[in-house]
Amino acid sequence: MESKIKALREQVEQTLCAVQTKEELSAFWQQFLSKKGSIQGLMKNLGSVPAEERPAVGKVINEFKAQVSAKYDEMAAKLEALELERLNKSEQVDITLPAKKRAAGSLHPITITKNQMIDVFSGMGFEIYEGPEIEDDDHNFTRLNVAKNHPARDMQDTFYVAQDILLRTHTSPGQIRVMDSQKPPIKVLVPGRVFRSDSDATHSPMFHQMEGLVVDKTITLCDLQGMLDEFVKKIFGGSVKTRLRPSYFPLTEPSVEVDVSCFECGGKGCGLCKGTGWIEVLGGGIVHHKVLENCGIDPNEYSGLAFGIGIERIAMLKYGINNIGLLYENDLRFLKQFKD
Ligand code: 2NL
Repeated sequence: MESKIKALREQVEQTLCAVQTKEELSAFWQQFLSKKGSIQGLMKNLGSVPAEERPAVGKVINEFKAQVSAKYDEMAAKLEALELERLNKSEQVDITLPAKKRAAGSLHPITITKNQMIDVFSGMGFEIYEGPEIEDDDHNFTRLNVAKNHPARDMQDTFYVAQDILLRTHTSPGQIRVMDSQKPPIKVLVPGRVFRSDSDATHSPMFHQMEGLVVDKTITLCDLQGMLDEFVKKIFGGSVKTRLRPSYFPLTEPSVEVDVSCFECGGKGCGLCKGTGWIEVLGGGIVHHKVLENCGIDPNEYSGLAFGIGIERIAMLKYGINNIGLLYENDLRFLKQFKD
């Protein structure tokens, strides 16, 4: 029996020395310490020991079992500590590392320009109104003094959705809606998408417009010039000048086209202003008395000014963009150049 214990002791030492994982330790427990294990096997053999020696031998086996158990616990703790160390290493976080940079998007040049324009006019006290993009013939044409036979109504220019229902060709029907629901004094800015069947390097069938309307008791062309003077200085720089040229729009009388002195050459003449020193930027005028009447406003008591600005046109001039298509392709190489 003594030699059996000695042999088992050696076997335990060797096996435990080779243990490196929890699984191996578990196998070690099965082999030696479980109910079917070798140490329990010694206990079962106790019957073959002479009766008078049994208590002493039993004590030795029990002590042996306690020693192996202690070694088992020691090894389990050691493996646990190793596992923790491994986890600590692999999950190490350096909280002093700078955060990962996320690529931030940026505003579209049309949006940047639109926001800048809104800023300028809100500074003058304009309120913003947005009307529907699908309009009826009445709001888009008739009440704006655009006669039934006017060329702007042609199928070639206007996208019709149904009989007398169309995609607005300007934001003016929005101002009609404002005049229908508000009494003067009125001072609104109406930005939005408009649609015309027209397409080349500077025209797109969908573009953005911003129209302004001011109705009050003593509005004159002087007020229009003053506001637009301020507008172009804020957009193109303090040194530019404006010039009004007589023009024609059915919505206004008198009508003017507004030129800005060339901000590229300072008015001397260059490629941008085609040698003239002036660049056309927008149109406007004094609201036609028939338009006021059509909205229930007495033209003997009130007068109004109106203007319309193409947002793409302003963006293209500001950023030197020579083809309107670039604004709609959403090519990131193009868009990334614009920072608000
Ligand atoms: C342009 C010219 C213009 C208007 C827009 C307008 C609106 C009402 C009454 C009178 Cl409700 N006029 N709008 C008038 C003249 C010109 O826009 O070249 N836009 C890009």
